Amino acid sequence: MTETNGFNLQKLVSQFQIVAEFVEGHAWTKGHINDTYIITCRQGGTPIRYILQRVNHHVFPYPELVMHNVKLTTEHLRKKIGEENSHDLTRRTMTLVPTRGGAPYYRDRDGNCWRAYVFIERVTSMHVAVLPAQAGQVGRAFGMFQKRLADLSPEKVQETIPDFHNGLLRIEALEKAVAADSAGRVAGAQAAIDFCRQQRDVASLLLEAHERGDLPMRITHNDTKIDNVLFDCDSGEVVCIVDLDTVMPGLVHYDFGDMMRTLTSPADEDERNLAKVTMRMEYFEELANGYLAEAGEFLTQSERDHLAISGKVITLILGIRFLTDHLNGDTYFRVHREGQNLDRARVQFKMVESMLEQEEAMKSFIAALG
Ligand code: GN1
Ligand code: MG
Repeated sequence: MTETNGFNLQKLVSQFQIVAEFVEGHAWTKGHINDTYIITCRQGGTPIRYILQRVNHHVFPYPELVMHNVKLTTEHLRKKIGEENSHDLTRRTMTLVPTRGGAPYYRDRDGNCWRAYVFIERVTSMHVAVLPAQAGQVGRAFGMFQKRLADLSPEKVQETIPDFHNGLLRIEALEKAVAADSAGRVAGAQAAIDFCRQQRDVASLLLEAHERGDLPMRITHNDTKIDNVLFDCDSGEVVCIVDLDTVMPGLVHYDFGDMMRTLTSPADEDERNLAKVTMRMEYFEELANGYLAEAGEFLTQSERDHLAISGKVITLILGIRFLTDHLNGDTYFRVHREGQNLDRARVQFKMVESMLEQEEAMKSFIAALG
């Protein structure tokens, strides 16, 4: 039997409740964290596809908690979507395929955690929005996602990566990486390090507001980049939100901020030409309109008031994380070339600058929405 990246995909697929013959499987390399394979089987003479994933247990030390969250939220979302309009439920939310024993994941002999999802056909995803309306569509989709989960108690989902958006701890981790300089890269990243030190107060703004009692914990997605939204190939409508690994208790601003980061920038996350990187106001306006059209129903006034600043906080935190990983020798985010994490960090810092320049305009726009 053939192996892919040292794994026997056919044997792994046979662990799940898939009543079809294995045809082939290949790696899909876009995510930064997990290993993903696209699997084709034949069922009744027709090809049928699945996603098979190995959960990264360095990033997620308790994969069983991740899978608890995924199962709980996908089932809740499916129920909600079904109540609204019951067609295409396995297309409009992710659907886990249980193992033969009925578990949501399979653990192999080496301790790897594997899961299978129904593959959603005739969809496309993107890194960058090319039309302002797409920012509106994604904003609306995540607003709806949060709204559908709003009646599920945040205590029911586990915090799978503690302190994921804790800016203070992210700065501390950066300072540790600078002091250790284990990969000898500090000298080449001085300007980026200086930027983080200048902006360090920004990184903790949201958590401080939460600690003051201004912002409630809810269930959030926590990885709302545009890549995690699937669009229908024919209609261009949003079909499904994917990548539920970081669904956890969180502030709605973590989601809105990460949308600001990815939906308003015309450049890739690792763009080297920083002149291309900027916060496009028109895209921000569409995003805010779309998001508030759904989330406006349940947000408090204080949550609304903090939306405009969330982009700079989340973008800075991610920049700090990329920079820290670069200094540590790329042990967390997958890289495809040397220096990629530093390039990613620089893009985030350029976005933070652009957001700071336009902050007043963004605040006024949101305030005017009511
Ligand atoms: C990581 O692997 P992926 O692409 O789902 C990261 C997110 C970052 C994102 C940046 C668990 O997500 O926090 O925002 O890269 N996920 C984790 O592209 O750290
Ligand atoms: Mg993710």
